[in-house]
Parts: sequence; structure tokens; C-alpha cells
Amino acid sequence: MPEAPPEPITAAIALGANLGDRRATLESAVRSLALTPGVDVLRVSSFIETAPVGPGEQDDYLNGALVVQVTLAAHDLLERLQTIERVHGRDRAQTQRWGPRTLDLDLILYADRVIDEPGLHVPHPRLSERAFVLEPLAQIAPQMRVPPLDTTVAELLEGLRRA
Ligand code: A4P
Ligand code: MG
Repeated sequence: MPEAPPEPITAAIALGANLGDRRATLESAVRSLALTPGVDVLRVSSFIETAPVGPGEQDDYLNGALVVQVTLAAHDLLERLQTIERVHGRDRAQTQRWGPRTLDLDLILYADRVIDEPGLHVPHPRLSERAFVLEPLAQIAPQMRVPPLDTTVAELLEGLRRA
């Protein structure tokens, strides 16, 4: 018997860039993902200008979010995101944590799964503090659930705005 195909999973991905032609980079990253076997891009947010969060002086970011349907395992999806970052000039050896980058792609949500492995934490650990992720994601997936909390993307954003 052939193996049953994996169940499609709805996932959320955050995009950010603050070096180079940010809009062109984000658009190109979306195209690269859409061309990836096992990935269907369902929704793309608008790209919003955000003030940098993190150490030192750095330029403003352009941030966005995607909802995708995937038949890839979460670590394979992350690997693909990291390949797309590299193709767009991201050099991890040169990039300080939270420092400037041509492209950052984070896996934010992977259905209702909680993943805690070396190198992969989903939901993204700082999601509830990150307006630059929640704002674009709330445009396209306000009701998406955030495990293990009994909450949604829209509610997290609301909580952040009230804080
Ligand atoms: N990693 C673990 N879980 C994940 C996941 N769910 N998605 C690991 C992606 N990566 C994940 O990531 C460091 C390591 O996290 C990777 O090796 C991967 O295995 P990184 O992309 O090299 O580093 P980073 O992005 O600097 O760190 P991190 O922790 O993702 O930072 P944040 O919280 O994403 O912050 N300000 C504005 N306005 N807009 C931004 O987009 N981004 C950051 C990065 C800081 N300030 C910003 C923005
Ligand atoms: Mg990252």
C-alpha cells in the first residue's frame, strides 16, 4: 500500500527586512515560498513599516505575514525558510541576534502544535510581545488559534495594545 499523503497543515509565517530593497525582497520571498513543493500560499498581508525592536541603531523594518497550507514537516518548512533567507543574502554568520538583516522568515504557528526542539520553537516564543508580527498576521488570520493559550491572534494583539 502506498503511504497516505500527510494531512495539510495551516501555518503562519512572519517576514521582515531592514536592509536593501525591502519590498522587493519580501515579494521575492513570497514567490519563492509559493514555488516550493508542498507549500500553498493562502494569504499575504500588506507590508507595514515598523520601528526596530532590539539593540543599537538600525533602520526601520518592513514586516508582513503569510498564511500557508503545507504538507511539509515543521523542521522541513523551517529549513526551506532558512534557504530562502540565504538566497536573499542573509549571512547568519554575520548577522547578530535581533540585528539588521536583508530577510528574516520565522515560523510563527504550525496549526495547533506546540513544538519545543533544539532550533525550533513554535509558537514563536516572543509572539505575544511582537506587534510587528501580530499586526500583519491579524489582517489575514485574526481568528487563528495560538496554543497552548486559549487565545487567538486578534486577542493577543488586543492585549498588546492595552498593555
Ligand atoms: N528558531 C527557533 N524557533 C524558530 C521559529 N519558530 N522560526 C531558531 C524561526 N527560527 C526559529 O533565528 C535564530 C534561531 O532561531 C535560528 O537558528 C532558528 O533555528 P535567527 O533568525 O537567526 O535570529 P533572529 O531572527 O535575530 O532571532 P529571533 O529569536 O527570531 O528574533 P525575533 O524575535 O524574530 O526578532 N524589529 C522590527 N520592527 N521588525 C522585525 O522583524 N525582528 C527582529 C528579530 C528584531 N527586531 C525587529 C524585527
Ligand atoms: Mg528569525
